Amino acid sequence: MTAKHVVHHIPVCPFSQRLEILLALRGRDDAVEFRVVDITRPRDPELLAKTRGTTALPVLETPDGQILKESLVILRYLDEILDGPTLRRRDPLEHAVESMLVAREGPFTSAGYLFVMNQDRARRDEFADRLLAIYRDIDGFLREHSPDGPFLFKGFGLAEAVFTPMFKRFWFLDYYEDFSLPDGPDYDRVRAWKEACMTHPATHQVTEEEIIKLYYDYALGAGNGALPEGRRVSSFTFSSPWQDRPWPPRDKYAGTATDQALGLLPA
Ligand SMILES: N[C@@H](CCC(=O)N[C@@H](CS)C(=O)NCC(=O)O)C(=O)O
Repeated sequence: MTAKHVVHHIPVCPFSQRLEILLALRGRDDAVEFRVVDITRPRDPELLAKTRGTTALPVLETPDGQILKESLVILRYLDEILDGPTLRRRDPLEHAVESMLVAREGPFTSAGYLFVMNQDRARRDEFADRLLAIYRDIDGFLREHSPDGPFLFKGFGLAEAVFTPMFKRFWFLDYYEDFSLPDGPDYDRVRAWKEACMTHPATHQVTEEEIIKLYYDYALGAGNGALPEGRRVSSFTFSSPWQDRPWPPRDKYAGTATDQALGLLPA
């Protein structure tokens, strides 16, 4: 690979972190140029023309101008073209097994996001139960295919790169929903997998504090840079660095804190 591929992305986006993990594992952070899109501003018309109107990121632009969308597609593409051993299993059966686990990422992701965005306190347990059912399903899958673990196969692979960014985003559930995996054998295998994924040195692109502060608006039901009622600055703003902000209030059902209290107004 000679000329650079460009990835248009939103910093802290979990879908984009999948690509960053792959590059870190390969020691090829330089293989892709990441171009930042500010989610709190209207999209650049030039980029919109390239994507033919869709706004979801990441989007990869090849050196000859081809556009690839969807993080899993981009991840698999980069995995194939970068030098070195692939993340995906080369054995067809093993690849089929990892693909079955990867196929669970959509329901897992939406269960976590719907949970954090729920604004009806009375429905909290319903959302928690839905997510727990998926954790139990993954636990069973790992027991069947990798009883000893901690990873699905020998090391950190494709399925781990797909799920780890979501495990890290779900810090917002620990904080805003007081959610954790219950003790007990139904969750022990998936707990060990999650722990091994989250502590792997190639996955430290984001911190818990960063996620909690940036995703405050999601916890108030406002995703993708939208504004909760009564606020003028998004928690995803670039103009007030998250490091300088106080930790947001944990009780999301009490309504929003002010822009000022959240440290969102530039000093
Ligand atoms: N299925 C897509 C989801 C991408 C996605 O939802 N990205 C979010 C950022 S984390 C986004 O671009 N949101 C803004 C938008 O959709 O306009 C993928 O895997 O790439």
